[in-house]
Amino acid sequence: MPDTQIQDAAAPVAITAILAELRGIVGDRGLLTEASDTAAYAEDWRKLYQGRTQAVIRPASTAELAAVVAACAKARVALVPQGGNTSMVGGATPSADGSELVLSLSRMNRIRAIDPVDLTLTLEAGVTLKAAQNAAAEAGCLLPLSISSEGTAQIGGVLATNAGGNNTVRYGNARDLVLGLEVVLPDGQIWNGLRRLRKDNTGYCLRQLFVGSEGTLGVITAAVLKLAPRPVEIEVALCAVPTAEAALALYTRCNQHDPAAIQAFEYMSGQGMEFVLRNIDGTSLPLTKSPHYALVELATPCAGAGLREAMEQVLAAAMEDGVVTDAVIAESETQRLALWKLREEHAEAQKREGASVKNDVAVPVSKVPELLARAAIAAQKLMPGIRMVPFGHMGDGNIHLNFEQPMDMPGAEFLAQDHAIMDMVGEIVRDLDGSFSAEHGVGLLKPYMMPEWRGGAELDTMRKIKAALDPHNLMNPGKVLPGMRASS
Ligand code: 2HG
Ligand code: ZN
Repeated sequence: MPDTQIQDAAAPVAITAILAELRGIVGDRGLLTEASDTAAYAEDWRKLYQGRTQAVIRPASTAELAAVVAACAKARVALVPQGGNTSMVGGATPSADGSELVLSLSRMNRIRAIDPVDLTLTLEAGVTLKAAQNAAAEAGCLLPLSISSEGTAQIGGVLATNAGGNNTVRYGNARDLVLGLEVVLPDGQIWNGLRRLRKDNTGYCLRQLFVGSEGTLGVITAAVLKLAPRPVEIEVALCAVPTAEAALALYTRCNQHDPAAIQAFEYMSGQGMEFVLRNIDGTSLPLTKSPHYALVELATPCAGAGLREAMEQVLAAAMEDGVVTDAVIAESETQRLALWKLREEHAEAQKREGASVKNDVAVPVSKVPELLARAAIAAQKLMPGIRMVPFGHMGDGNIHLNFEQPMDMPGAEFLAQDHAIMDMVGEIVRDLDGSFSAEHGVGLLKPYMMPEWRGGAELDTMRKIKAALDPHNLMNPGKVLPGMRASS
């Protein structure tokens, strides 16, 4: 469908006219208009996009939010839904022309219900992932979604972007954990789909349309999430491995030993580890320095399952065969967290190190070593001295194939080459039957890739869905679909 069937949003003048109406709906506490208050909402976490907005609207309930959306729809004012603002692809940043208002979910942060028998958690979109995990833990359960930004990221954003993270290898992506949703549609209607059923085969699965839509089809205001029984035995090991092939071989060995026990299998490079040790306070390497590392977590809700022995057995055999050169198993919860910190702080460490170009790619698990080897060669050919910092969720074939500027190159000069670097990686990923965005989404950064990767019937269908639900392009314009608006 041509873009012309989706109309442009309103000019800024309409916004000034609507602000009094919005204040009437959400009250003074619910509306920020001072530039000093709105600035943080207009910039993304990576500082790639500098937007501008005349107001941040902070409704306190679904009814308020629906009234805001209805008023904006009537006035043709575009909205940018925003949770914790931790997007890696500018997915929650308003445009630079000031024509879009930010719709913050932060005040809608109540846990509505938790049921340890049904294993469900019903909560509002503004609850942080960390708070949701804590609520589940207090009820003796596990919310099995874990990402580096979980202290700030909010459930609405996590679902709207179908976040992945560290436990996907066992429990799936955010999408796999959603039983029900409450959504405010672009015209202001509330869809209450907060069902807690494991089986409900009644027509199109609407909730899955909104999960991963990155706020372009409506605003997720609440959800019912699936919980899991809480593990009582957890074993974590950090392993030094000589090659990426060895990291993959270790994953296969863990899988062959007991696939049900693997809770996470993460890969890190020597370069990434060096960045963490240099930039993050309170980190130290508890084993021999290595060009590659794997972090393995095994977990089970069954007491006395013998996970420690299992971990020791697998690692001993792997060491004997040269697959692992050194390893340390956490002896306490403090040590477990310290090992995870070495992995979790990769994004922050990389940010502190300088300018970076990120490639959140996925390939079949078996192809990860080939991906790394080919990218290392192609990158040096493209830009001698470029520093490759691959890390991530090896058990899912999802590698953050990131690059840092050469030591002697100014950051801006490096970032000007971002498309060339992303295209170089894209070519290899495509050849390996992979994806250009495994878990961070498309946002503002990657819509230009959509025609090449998702063109034809797939993109055409996406455009038809968008036009049907949001004919005036008022929901997060410029994100996901290409050619809808030049932004940033
Ligand atoms: C992670 O796995 C996040 O830590 C961030 O997805 C990845 O910084 C990145 O590229
Ligand atoms: Zn990740």
